[in-house]
Amino acid sequence: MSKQPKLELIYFNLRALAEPPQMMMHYAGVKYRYEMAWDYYGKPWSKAKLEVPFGQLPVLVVNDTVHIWQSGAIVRYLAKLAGFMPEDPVLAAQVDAVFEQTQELFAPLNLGNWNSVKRDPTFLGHNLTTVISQSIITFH
Ligand SMILES: N[C@@H](CCC(=O)N[C@@H](CS)C(=O)NCC(=O)O)C(=O)O
Repeated sequence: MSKQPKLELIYFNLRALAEPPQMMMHYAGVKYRYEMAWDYYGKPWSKAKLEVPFGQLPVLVVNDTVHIWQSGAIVRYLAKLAGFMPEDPVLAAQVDAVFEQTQELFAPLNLGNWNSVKRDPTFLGHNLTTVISQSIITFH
């Protein structure tokens, strides 16, 4: 990697969509700062949300100027930056496919399900088990 850009990963105090970018940066030895949304924007999330592209996090800020949103876009950018992305388009597509598969496994754990969890504490386990077992059954 040539000179590393300044990287700030903005998210919340929870372990979810900012984990893959962090794992990748740790693995690659890339330096970054992890900022809580309210610290980075200097206001409560409910107000900061209005300034953030599409109102959601994580966002990766590059060199204080470029704001990359969508966790998948952040991971792909970091994979290229760290030299983990194959040059060959077919290999790159296979890497992408594995990544997209992991995104599908994350979907049943998304916070959007929290109301369902409040109603039924077994919801997440059941939902995840269903998704994983369907993935395994259809993998060949
Ligand atoms: N597809 C987006 C989803 C982002 C997302 O769902 N972010 C949630 C946290 S996991 C969020 O910002 N929630 C706060 C809000 O919507 O106000 C991604 O992968 O980055």
